[in-house]
Amino acid sequence: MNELTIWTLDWVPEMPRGFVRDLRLRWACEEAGLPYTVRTIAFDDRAANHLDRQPFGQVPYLDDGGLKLFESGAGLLHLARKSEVLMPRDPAGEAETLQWTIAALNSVEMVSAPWWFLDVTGAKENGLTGWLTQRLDHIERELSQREWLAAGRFTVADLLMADVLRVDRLRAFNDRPATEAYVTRVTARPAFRKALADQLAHFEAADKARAKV
Ligand SMILES: N[C@@H](CCC(=O)N[C@@H](CS)C(=O)NCC(=O)O)C(=O)O
Repeated sequence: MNELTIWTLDWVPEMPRGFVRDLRLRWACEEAGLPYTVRTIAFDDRAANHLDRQPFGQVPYLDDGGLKLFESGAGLLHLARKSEVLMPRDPAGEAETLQWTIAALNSVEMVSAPWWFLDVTGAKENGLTGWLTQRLDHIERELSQREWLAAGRFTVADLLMADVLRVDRLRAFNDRPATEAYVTRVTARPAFRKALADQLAHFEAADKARAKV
């Protein structure tokens, strides 16, 4: 049995498929060559049926041989401690990786996720547009200077930043060629393609199972 278990939902509607955050953990395991199993909790009643495992009623969460942790960012950093592929071991490379991993979550996604939500729900005025523009412009400047965010090579920081930036509405929001090239480059990695295909297949199988009931 694999030590690592990634927990996700048994089914989701079309809309978040390909973006459910278990993909981040699948992707990291694929990059690092870490074997893992995927298990599920029920979509119905998801707000309450696993609060003992994820206090916000969300997915993913990770089980590593009985050690349990929630938050995709925490899961990624946990996996990065297992494999140098995801995070270098020298102090400078590790510090750079940590700072850009947190930046993806706390400086970019903390603006992009609520901006996306307002956009997708058709808010007349999206008050976050100015703030998001600033953040994306700063990322564009960084990415026009180098290929990878940290340590001069692919790390878990790129995995997370690319996952945050690959959302269609963000990509279509103004022209940022370095960011676009970066997202294209990072998501062309075989580990991402496999994680994405596996997640899509997982939810397609769930459609079929539901149709039989
Ligand atoms: N900060 C959390 C966010 C997790 C999150 O937004 N999960 C979504 C799926 S990608 C979810 O469980 N949504 C179901 C819900 O909120 O009811 C993380 O990164 O793990």
